[in-house]
Amino acid sequence: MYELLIANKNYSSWSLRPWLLMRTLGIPFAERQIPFPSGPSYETYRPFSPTGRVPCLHDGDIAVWDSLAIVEYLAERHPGVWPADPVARAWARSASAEMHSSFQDLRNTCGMSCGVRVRLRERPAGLLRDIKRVGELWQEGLDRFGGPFLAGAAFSAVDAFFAPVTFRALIFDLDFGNRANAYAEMIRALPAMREWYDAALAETWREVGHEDEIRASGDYIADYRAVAQ
Ligand SMILES: N[C@@H](CCC(=O)N[C@@H](CS)C(=O)NCC(=O)O)C(=O)O
Repeated sequence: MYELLIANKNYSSWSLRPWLLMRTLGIPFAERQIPFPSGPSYETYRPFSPTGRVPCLHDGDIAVWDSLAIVEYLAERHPGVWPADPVARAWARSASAEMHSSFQDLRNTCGMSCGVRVRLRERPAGLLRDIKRVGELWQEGLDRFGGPFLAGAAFSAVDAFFAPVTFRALIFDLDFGNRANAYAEMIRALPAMREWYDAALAETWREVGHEDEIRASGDYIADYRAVAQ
């Protein structure tokens, strides 16, 4: 059976992608969760992952690191990872690659922490540009392929790639446009997303680097996370 190495569900946006894809497509795997240590995490993850980062998929002796490589590895072995239609598939791969390599302002200003709600102190131009581009991409996918998922009737890897953004929308009250906002809500309501979210809120680990990064952007207006007794 596959083993998927992940970090905190509350913070780890990269871990969410393959986890959600595998859960939603019904690909069996054992989850191995190792929470972020305080400070640098390279030494913590390096015994399990060549980059010292998560996620990392283990398939017997094979280690596959980086969320995009994991998705492609799974696509060679399981149906439904990418859309069957070649046009939708080309679009889904392009949009996923764009998510993988871009949106630095969105990532930096709006770090993922599922259990908190944050009032941003400002919305810099780069953030607004990223929000506009995400909204444009979602709208385009929904219009071209008919929804309810980004590349058509079925959930696929492109939805998994943007799933962390749907949490960021909730945390930071981001507006991607009407249809895109409804899409984000629908993704958050998927059973696997609910499972991830509930587990994130039950975590009592706090990692100072992630906490500081979010507090640098705004003020907590709610914190729904469990507190260690
Ligand atoms: N491009 C990588 C990014 C992986 C990544 O940066 N993961 C974060 C956790 S969400 C991590 O391991 N951070 C630890 C570090 O940067 O030392 C992927 O797609 O898997």
